[in-house]
Amino acid sequence: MKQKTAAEYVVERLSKLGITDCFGIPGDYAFPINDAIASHEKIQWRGCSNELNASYAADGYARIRGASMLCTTYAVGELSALCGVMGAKAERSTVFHLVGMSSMRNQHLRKVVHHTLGDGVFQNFINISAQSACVHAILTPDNCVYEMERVITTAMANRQPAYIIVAEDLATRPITGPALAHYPEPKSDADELKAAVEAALAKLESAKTGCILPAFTVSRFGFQAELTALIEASGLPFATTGMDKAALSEGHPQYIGGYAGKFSPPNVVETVEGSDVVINAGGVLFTDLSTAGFADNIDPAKMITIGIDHTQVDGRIYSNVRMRDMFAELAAKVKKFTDAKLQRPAQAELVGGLDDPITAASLYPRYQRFFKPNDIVVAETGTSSTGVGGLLLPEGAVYHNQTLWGSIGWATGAALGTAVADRSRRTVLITGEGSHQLTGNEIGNYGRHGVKPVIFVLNNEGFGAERALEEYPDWEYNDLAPWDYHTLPAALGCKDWFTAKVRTNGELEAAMQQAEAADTAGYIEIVGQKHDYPAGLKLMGSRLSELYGI
Ligand SMILES: Cc1ncc(C[n+]2csc(CCOP(=O)(O)OP(=O)(O)O)c2C)c(N)n1
Ligand SMILES: [Mg+2]
Repeated sequence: MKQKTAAEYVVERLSKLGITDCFGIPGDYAFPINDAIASHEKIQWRGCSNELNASYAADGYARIRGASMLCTTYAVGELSALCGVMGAKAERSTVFHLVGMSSMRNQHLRKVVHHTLGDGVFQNFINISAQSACVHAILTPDNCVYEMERVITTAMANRQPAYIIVAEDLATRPITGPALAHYPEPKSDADELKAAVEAALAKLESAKTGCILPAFTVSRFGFQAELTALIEASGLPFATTGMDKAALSEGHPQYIGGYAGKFSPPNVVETVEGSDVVINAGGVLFTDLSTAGFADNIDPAKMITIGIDHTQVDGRIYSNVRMRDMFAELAAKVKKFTDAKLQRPAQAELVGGLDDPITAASLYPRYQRFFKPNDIVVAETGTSSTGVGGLLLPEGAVYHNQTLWGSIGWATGAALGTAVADRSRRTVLITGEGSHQLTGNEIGNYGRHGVKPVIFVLNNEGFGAERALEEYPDWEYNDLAPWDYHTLPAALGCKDWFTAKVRTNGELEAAMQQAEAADTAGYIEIVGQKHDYPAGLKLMGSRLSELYGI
């Protein structure tokens, strides 16, 4: 059998992780990798409109599949992808970023070639791109086999991006290095694990009441079954901060709602802050935007924090203890809290007459009724994430938003990735029009790659979320060019899509029904009101101005 080239090996190795698609834009330095992908029988090339969009798509895909592939060219391509890959690092999404660079021949001769600064220096962008990954490698035919194992092991153990770069002349050469076994799963230190479990059990044993806060990492690592087992064995209620929304199904009978300190429903505040013990399952980050401006108020002494690779109980850190092992051990040994209060969250009340214009108050309850079990809901930073963040999702539905990184335009790119990652589920994208202007050119690729999401674009005449945060909302920098959004799919090549522009609640409901019934993708432009925001955003505005004085 013909020996594989370095580029072919890398692609083949990544395909073994279950990745079947690669997002990106080709370039001459990356041709060897592009060719290896295009000729690989199990990997489909998923061309995007620009590298930023591709990086968002790769993030979305990795959130559903566990890992993804992104391929860009040297400097101009990789730098364009940087914001998206950095976001994947912040939000723990395993994107393998493959980059092709100029040949080692050119590098040794310090040739002045395109996509450089003309100074004969080739490694300056590697240092920049590597910052967006948790691990990186400069591959050669000799090191590519063992370097790939190192890179995969580290990226998977952290659920963060890896940056892999190879010179074009080396990428096409047959591998010469030794063969290796596959990457190992990280293991807990047995003594530390035992001690952490004992400490956690003792704390749980002495508690009368408790609750669990699942973190977003549970969904990124795919440990939902393990944590659900612990939740069911303990009988404890669970709640989530904004960033962790739907990390476990909100249809679970023990889910009691969203937690944002004193701004949560009274039973959630009472349960989370009043319990004797709180299991922080996966390392909740309690960010400004996920806790209504640091409104969380949990006594740290009550917390058992099970992080990705360490656990903390009563101020003591147990190192090299993996999250999954803690969940499994505790599920097997925890006592049952038999009298836990399990009050389910309420559905948002339907308001607004059918002939009335669409407002924030009337829109979000209608989304809630539109969602169906197992939907992949992707919400954009802005009024969309604050509105959808407050809705109860149906059984098995997942929710994705860039709560920490918060780069607008992400959702339109990421939803392409989630839709490609799982065609058996419906992706519902909910975005503001300002964010959509950053990455809306990606719509053409939704059609090209044959996915059928339902896309809602709220047209509220500008950067609503920014207006909501400012004392004077109407600075000209919050205005936008008035696009004719619902005509975009056709203009971008998606001729058969169901599209609509709706102004009243009745028109919205009718369009939702048609989108649901259509066998095609749907794109609904919602004409909203300029100074009308969901309650959560108004609250955030006042909290942030208190905190930061803006
Ligand atoms: C890349 C990037 N640029 C700028 C911002 C600042 N920003 C946060 S929200 C927002 C406005 C979003 O407006 P739109 O998408 O129209 O949503 P709306 O709130 O109006 O529904 C902006 C500009 C950001 N978060 N990310
Ligand atoms: Mg807007």
